[in-house]
Amino acid sequence: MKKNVVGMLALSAMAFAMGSAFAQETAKAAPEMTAAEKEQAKKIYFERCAGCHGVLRKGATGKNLEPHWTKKDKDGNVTEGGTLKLGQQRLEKIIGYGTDGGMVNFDDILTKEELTLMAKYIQNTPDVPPEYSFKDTMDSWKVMVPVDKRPTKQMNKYNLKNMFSVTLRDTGEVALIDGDTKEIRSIVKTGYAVHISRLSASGRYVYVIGRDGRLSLIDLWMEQPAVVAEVKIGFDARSVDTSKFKGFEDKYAVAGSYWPPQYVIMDGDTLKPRKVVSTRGMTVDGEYHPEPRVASIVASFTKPEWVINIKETGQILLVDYSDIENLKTTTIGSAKFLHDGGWDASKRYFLVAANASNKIAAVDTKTGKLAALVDVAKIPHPGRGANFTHPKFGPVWTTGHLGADVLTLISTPSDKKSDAKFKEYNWKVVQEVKHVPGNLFVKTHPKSKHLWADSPQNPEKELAESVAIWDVADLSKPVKVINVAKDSGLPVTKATRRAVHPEYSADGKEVWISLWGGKTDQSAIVVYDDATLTLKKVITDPKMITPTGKFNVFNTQHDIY
Ligand code: DHE
Repeated sequence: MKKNVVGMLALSAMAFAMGSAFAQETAKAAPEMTAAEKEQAKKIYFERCAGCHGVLRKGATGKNLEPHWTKKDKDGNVTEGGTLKLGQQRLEKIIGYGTDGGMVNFDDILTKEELTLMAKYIQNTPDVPPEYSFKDTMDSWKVMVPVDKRPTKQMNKYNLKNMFSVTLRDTGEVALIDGDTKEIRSIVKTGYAVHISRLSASGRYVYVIGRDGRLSLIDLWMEQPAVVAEVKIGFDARSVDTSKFKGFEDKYAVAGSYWPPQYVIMDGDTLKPRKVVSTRGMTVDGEYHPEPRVASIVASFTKPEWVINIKETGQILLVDYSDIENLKTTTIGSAKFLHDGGWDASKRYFLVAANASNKIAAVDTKTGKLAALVDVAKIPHPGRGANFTHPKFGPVWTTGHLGADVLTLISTPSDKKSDAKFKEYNWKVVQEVKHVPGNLFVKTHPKSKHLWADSPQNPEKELAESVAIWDVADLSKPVKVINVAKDSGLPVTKATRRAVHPEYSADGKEVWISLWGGKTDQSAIVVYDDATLTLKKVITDPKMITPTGKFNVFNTQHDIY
């Protein structure tokens, strides 16, 4: 068996070498770079580019960046399939100024020299990073406070239900902010450019995943909540969740890695690695993909299963964790490239964006089958979406779009007798509500009358710093737009402070918006009263650096949105 694998590797290495030799003969040589320049570019690529374009540069949210079209041929041949080959100058412009297709500008982040360097780097053959084995994962595992040294009851007086775990993106930390008093209770060191926080079923543990694959476990019961265990699950990661089915509460955690493409199952209270599963394989189009990254993960309430969405293959996995030694997985083909998503109001259906196909895939976690593939506007980006009852169409789930100026409302099934009349609309787009381009997140709450949407990727400063709010009882009423940056009272800066990620308090009465400034600008979280849409509080502190995602303990624990 081992021999076969070695043989296969040797064959593919040969094919790879032949491929590159052929490419070198026909194409212009890639711009030369010193070893030090390559190292520097590799680091920038990983930190700034790999998330959208992939480590192997095969493209996903961002375009393919392989040399066959980033680099011009020696004879001046400049098109591939009707697409202009790029070359140094054009690449520098694109990286610096961005594109209408959604590529953001980096001229305010990278120096002129770095822009030149990156343009050179992506005309060279992509570096293939090393693999990361079960042993590597195990070797990285640390328990700072063993389970028997942890409190047996809550040792602080905080209202944990209303605590918020706030991503401080560029410092690699989360701030634990008391939702009642708005005070920062702890700032906890986590992974690099930390991405999301999720809660254990009991609400005691916060799981925080960094882009560098570092997973941190925070115990909220400690007098001063702190990290009690840590493990590195890969080199590049975005998602984590826990086991939430009855009888398995707090038992397991699962984290998804972008590189290498795999997910890791761990013990929930210590993060001790239990199993690593590769996600490499065939796409829904029947082609092998070497880098199918793990996008969103969610724990089912219907069965002891996780819904694990594999970006590049378009396969949705239902991973049964009732017997992890004999792991059973249902593989459901949907569409490419899977990204983020959330539950419908009944929590039976998980809806996930297939952003390159402009579709929303809905999985029925009761039957273990695809319930629908719904065509929507360009580049859906729901976050976890927003559920409310539409006066005409009944229960709907909402997504925003990165590539279109609308919010899309999809009718979702309901078992309630009173909702039977809405059945004819199920899985149809029942309404598109006019918004502005550049939306990332939408949010509502079962106790709220409002639907909130941000637009942080909008090129206009005024719009990127604002949020829009609709009355869900009558979506035709004029939308209320609030300029969060102005409300914050912070001094005006030339650079945009993006208003991003609305999040409700546990009682559904407040909405918290991050005002995401540059690393050296003062940022803030601006809190609004949801009933009156008036400013309630500006939470700001020198330590509040680049706040983005906020995760209210109760709402995240129970998937309320
Ligand atoms: Fe995210 C969720 C991936 C850029 C803020 N982001 C997710 C999820 C994925 C993902 C797969 C779903 C996790 C889950 O539910 O299990 N994000 C990516 C990227 O690949 C991408 C496009 C590029 C990158 O390099 O990472 C990217 N994301 C960003 C940002 O730039 C944001 C705006 C700011 C930041 O903190 O980095 C950002 N992503 C978020 C947030 C969530 C998220 C706040 C969780 C939303 C929620 O309410 O659950």
